[in-house]
Amino acid sequence: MDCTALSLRRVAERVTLEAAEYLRDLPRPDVVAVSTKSSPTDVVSAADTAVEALLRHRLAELCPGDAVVGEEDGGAADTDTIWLVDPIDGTVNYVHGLPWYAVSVGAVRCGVPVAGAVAEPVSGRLWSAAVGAGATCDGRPLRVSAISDVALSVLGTGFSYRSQRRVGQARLVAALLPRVGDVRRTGSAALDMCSVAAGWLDAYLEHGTNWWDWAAAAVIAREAGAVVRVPGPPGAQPPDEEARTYSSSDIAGLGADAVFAAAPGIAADLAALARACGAAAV
Ligand code: LIP
Repeated sequence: MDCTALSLRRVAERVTLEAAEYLRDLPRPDVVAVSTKSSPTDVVSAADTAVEALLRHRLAELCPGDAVVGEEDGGAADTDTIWLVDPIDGTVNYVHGLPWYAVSVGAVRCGVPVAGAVAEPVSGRLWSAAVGAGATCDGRPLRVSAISDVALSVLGTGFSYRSQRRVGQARLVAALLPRVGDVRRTGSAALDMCSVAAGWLDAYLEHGTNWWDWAAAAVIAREAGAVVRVPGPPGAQPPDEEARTYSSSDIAGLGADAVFAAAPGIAADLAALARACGAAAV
């Protein structure tokens, strides 16, 4: 298969749309019937498992031999092109009936996301991007906000399923809250970064997410003009900070597993503020 970023984008769009349609028709689970993983709040439903199985089946048909790493069934990142799949990003929202969740499929090459798609079952929106080819929502070009004052910015963030990590995250958000315009915690890293791409949020910063949460949306945000920093691939010797940071290194020092995306007018100032508020120690 042609493995250019554009072809990877087309595959990601196709399989996320199919999976979102499949998920839309599944019965929503009873919130008390779901099982849990890393903690009592880290829920997984039969829908998560079924949607990931569909994504794996379709990727095996369209891109035979490519490695797939997924939230529910893991996988070895051992081929040139690696597919990162999150069957339901925003699982807690999904099981509670809060209509803000998405199917996310990203393609990674040499440890860096190069294409991806995020499909929303409820709204039907399809977000996608490929390196060098721009980012779109339902085919319309995306552009980040033109904000230049951190004190007026709306910052998206999120919290770990592990309560002890939340102590540091709560401390960081408490320190940032008086210094930014407002904070949003929507429950989906993928949709938070798509929101930055659309200018709905001015920035996003979260620690402790997984590769599959942000692989697709990192490309979408970057191609929409955001300054983006993502962690290196799990387990591998991460490339140097410059390689991981799609832009200048003045957004380094936010913490090894920090995911950051911000409009260029505030990125450096927000990163400096986050460092001053202890982001590296979260
Ligand atoms: C979620 C992330 C979100 C984070 C949640 C959870 P999931 O992913 O998208 O940003 O704050 O704790 O990790 O578990 O719904 O795929």
